[in-house]
Amino acid sequence: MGLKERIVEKAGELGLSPVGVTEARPLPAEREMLSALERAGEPIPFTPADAALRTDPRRVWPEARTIIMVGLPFAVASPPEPRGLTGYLASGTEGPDYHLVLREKLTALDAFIRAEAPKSACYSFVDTGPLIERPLAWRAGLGVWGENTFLLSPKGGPAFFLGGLMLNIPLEPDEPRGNFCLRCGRCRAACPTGAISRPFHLQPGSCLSYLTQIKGEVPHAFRPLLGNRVYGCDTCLVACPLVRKSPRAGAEVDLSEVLSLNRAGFLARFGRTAAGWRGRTVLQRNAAYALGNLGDPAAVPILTGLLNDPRPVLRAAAVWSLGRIGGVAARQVLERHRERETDEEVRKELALALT
Ligand code: B12
Ligand code: SF4
Ligand code: SF4
Repeated sequence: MGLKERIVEKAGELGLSPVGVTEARPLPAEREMLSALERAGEPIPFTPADAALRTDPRRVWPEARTIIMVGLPFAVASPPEPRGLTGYLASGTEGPDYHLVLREKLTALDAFIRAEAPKSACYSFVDTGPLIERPLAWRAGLGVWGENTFLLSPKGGPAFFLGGLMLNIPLEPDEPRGNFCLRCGRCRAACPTGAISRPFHLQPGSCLSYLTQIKGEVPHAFRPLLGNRVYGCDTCLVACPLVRKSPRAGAEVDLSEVLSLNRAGFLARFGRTAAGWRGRTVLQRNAAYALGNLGDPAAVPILTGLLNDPRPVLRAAAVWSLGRIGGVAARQVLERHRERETDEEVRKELALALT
């Protein structure tokens, strides 16, 4: 067995799938795509603006010759019907944080490679590095492009997160696996906001996954569309016939419990999940919107309690949700709160909720 085969076998033993190899050469088409998006005023959130850096592995690590791209499969399941006051975390975000899991596995693979090829050196990356990962993984033969912008298993496997390991030694590259998904359009039809405005193109500003991660307030037009999402969105993944579904229902969370977490409690519950990376206030704001969207008057006492929170963004979310639930009890709470609210933004929200 050659070195590449031994590495691929080891990666499989570590639970990584799919696995493929590509050369550490630049991605000129993606460089142009990212530059065009920047010029059009549609920058990609949470990533550096430098298109050259994002698409050239050697700018990130000059020694790079080869990249091993790996997938970490995760179970995709239909969101459960909300039972009582529950929220939803997107598939793969509720359990151990995939960044940590992948990093651990890549470190083990790195150690294996350095033992097999003592002159080699490795550099790993998972999601938060500058490199644009999906096109590298496509080139390494991991999957096909989905219209929903995912890289998908070509024959209907589980969905997977991505990571990569750059090496300073050459390895035989793999071939891309054909181009496209079934082109059935079900993902685009299922998207609640129309964020996949055309095949293979996602507008992050109207993607609910993005909106559950931003700080501050979510624009009014999108709040009802968030439903009971507390973190992330996977509707366009669940809708895809190429993605094998897990019979296990998606992850539910008790919304009042999320809202009651103090800093230490939040760290214990979400600190090691992918859902927790934007912090307590963002998830609690989403939980407050979710209570409004569920429309159950049983949430009025919880939202009333939230009006005492020192964070204006949470008080504003509680006001919006009380207005959305409506009814005499919610209105009385809002009117009483108007007498003592001092924050300008929350007062604007109150004025809207009471008209
Ligand atoms: C910024 C970001 C987001 C943003 C914007 C996403 C976007 N589509 O641009 C937001 C916050 C919305 C987001 C959401 C999600 N994300 Co995200 N995100 C990223 C991140 C950090 C950068 C993506 C980026 O640069 N996009 C810019 C666009 C232009 O590039 P792209 O999306 O990678 O791929 C496009 C182009 O490459 C183009 N393309 C290029 N060459 C070619 C060639 C052909 C022939 C075709 C047709 C197309 C094509 O097609 C793609 C679609 O436009 C990556 C990690 C990374 N460092 O790369 C993760 C990543 C893409 N996200 C991921 C995931 C899992 C998610 C969520 C499911 C999280 C969640 N549960 O809510 C959602 C799903 C939303 C969706 N439908 O994609 C995974 C995707 C895994 C996979 N198998 O595809 C990644 C790779 C993270 C990881 N390491 O696993 N994400
Ligand atoms: S993640 Fe949700 S909002 Fe974003 S494109 Fe997919 S279905 Fe639409
Ligand atoms: S739902 Fe259809 S069009 Fe969308 S990614 Fe899946 S196969 Fe492609």
